[in-house]
Amino acid sequence: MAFGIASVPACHDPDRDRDAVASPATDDGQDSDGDGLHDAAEAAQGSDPDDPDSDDDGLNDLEEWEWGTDPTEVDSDGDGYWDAWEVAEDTDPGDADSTIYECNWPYYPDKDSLASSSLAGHAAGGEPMARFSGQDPCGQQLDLFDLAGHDKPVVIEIAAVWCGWCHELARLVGGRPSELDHYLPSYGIDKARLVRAIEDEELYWVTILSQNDDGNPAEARDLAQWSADHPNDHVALLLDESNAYFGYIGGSSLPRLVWADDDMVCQSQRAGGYLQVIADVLSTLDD
Ligand SMILES: [Ca+2]
Ligand SMILES: [Ca+2]
Ligand SMILES: [Ca+2]
Ligand SMILES: [Ca+2]
Repeated sequence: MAFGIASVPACHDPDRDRDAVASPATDDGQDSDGDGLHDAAEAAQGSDPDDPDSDDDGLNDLEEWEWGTDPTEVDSDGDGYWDAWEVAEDTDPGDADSTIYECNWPYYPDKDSLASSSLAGHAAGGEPMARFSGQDPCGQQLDLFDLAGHDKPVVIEIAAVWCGWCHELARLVGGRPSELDHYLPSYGIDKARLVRAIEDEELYWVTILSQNDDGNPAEARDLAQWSADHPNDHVALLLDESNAYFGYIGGSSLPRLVWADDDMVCQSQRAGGYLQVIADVLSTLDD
């Protein structure tokens, strides 16, 4: 018994040439920039028919058409995250309530290209930092390396609930009266300048909460309490549940600070005290 070869059933794209008009596959409309979107459709959506990605946001004009995003705006919904980043992270580029980070942290799309060191080692000047993610106060995992790539230094602080000076540092960074205030002049630190650098995001500050009041690994409730005690939209706060980063940064005293450049290369030696680290990083900023 012989079988004839039947044609395989398939669905056909009703608008294969992307001219926004359902058309037979024989329609050979002009696509000048080769982005897959017909010139007529580009004219209709306001994109440049001679530029495959009119707004240079990483989503080409055909993808913008498919997503319904604005081909002339990098951030169609105005939530701070570019259209292509949202597509890559499975959030809605057309809905400002759908964001990559609910806590609105920065995002770096090329973070996977950065060198990183092993968490099993120790932070060292001139070496890449270890990559790390921890829970943030919004309940998401914040990737430390999303703070890279913004042409800003990144200050990384290890804090603990039991550490009174960690609380004083949080007050200092938040511009509130702090027991640290009178130590600042001997380090040449201008408190107003530090606070302005953080509020204006000339640098990024991340506080990694490692331990609770008993010296055990901090938990989500400790993070929530810290966030309530030291509210600061400009400080990225994340949880080090395994104390992995606590061990990586090293040192026997807290708070512990290092700073990294925007490639996440550590700029601090382990011996640096935390106020010296602050003085060092402020010295890199314009006045
Ligand atoms: Ca085109
Ligand atoms: Ca685009
Ligand atoms: Ca766009
Ligand atoms: Ca967006």
